[in-house]
Amino acid sequence: MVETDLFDELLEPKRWSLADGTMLLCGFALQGEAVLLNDLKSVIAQSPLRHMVTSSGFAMSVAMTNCGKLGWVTDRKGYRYDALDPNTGAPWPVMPASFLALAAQAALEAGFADFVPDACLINQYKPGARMGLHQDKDERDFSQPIVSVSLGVPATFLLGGFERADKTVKIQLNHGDVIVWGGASRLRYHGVLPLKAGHHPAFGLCRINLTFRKAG
Ligand code: MD3
Ligand code: FE
Repeated sequence: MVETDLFDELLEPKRWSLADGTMLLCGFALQGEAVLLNDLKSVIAQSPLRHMVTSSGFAMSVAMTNCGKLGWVTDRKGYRYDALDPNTGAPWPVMPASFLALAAQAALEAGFADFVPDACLINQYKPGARMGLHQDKDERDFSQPIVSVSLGVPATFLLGGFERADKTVKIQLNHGDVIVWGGASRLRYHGVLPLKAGHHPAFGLCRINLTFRKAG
C-alpha cells in the first residue's frame, strides 16, 4: 500500500557506510528521544559535567561526565577508565536502560550483535569547544565497536586515517544522528571542529555527544 511505503520511508533512517565497519544512521536516536533526554538530565544531576585536565595540565574545552560501570577520565596522571567519579568519590551513575537499548540497537543495525557497553562518555560542546585529532586506544578490546550519538547543535566531525597526518573528511553530524565505529575503522584518527554558534530547542547553544564503549 502507498501509505505503508511512505511511512516505511519516513521511519527508515538514512544510513551511509562511511568507511570499513563504520555506519552513519541518520536520526536513529530520535525515536524515544524524550526518555533519552530525561535520563541524560538525571545522569548529569548525579555526576555533573566538568572540564578535565590532560597530563600536560591544560583543561579540555569539552565538558565531560560518564555513566556506566566505567568512566573515562583524564588528569595530571593521564587518561584511563575508572569506576569512581573523581569529583564525587562515588561510582558513576548507572547506565540508563534507554542508553543501553539505543547503543545495542544501533550496533545491531551495523552488524554488531550483542553489544553491551560498560561505559558511556558524555561530551558537552559549547560554542568554540573542539576535540583535536586522536585515536581511541584506552579500551581493552578493539574488536568491540564504539557507538556515538549526536544531540543538539550540529557539529563538523573529522574522520582521518590511521596516521595523524593522513587526510581527513568532514562529516556533518546533526541532532539524533548515530555512528557505529567498528572493524578496521575503530583505530582511525578523528576529531571535532570548534562548535559554531547555533540553537537547539532542547539543548540551547550546546552539542552533546554520547559515546558508548565496552572499555573493560
Ligand atoms: C572514529 N568524541 O570522546 S565520538 C571521544 O563527537 C570522541 O564527542 C567525539 O571522539 C565527539 O573520544 C566523537 C565518535 C567516535 C568515537 C570513536 C571513534 C569516532 C571514532 C573511533 C574510530 C574512529
Ligand atoms: Fe574519540
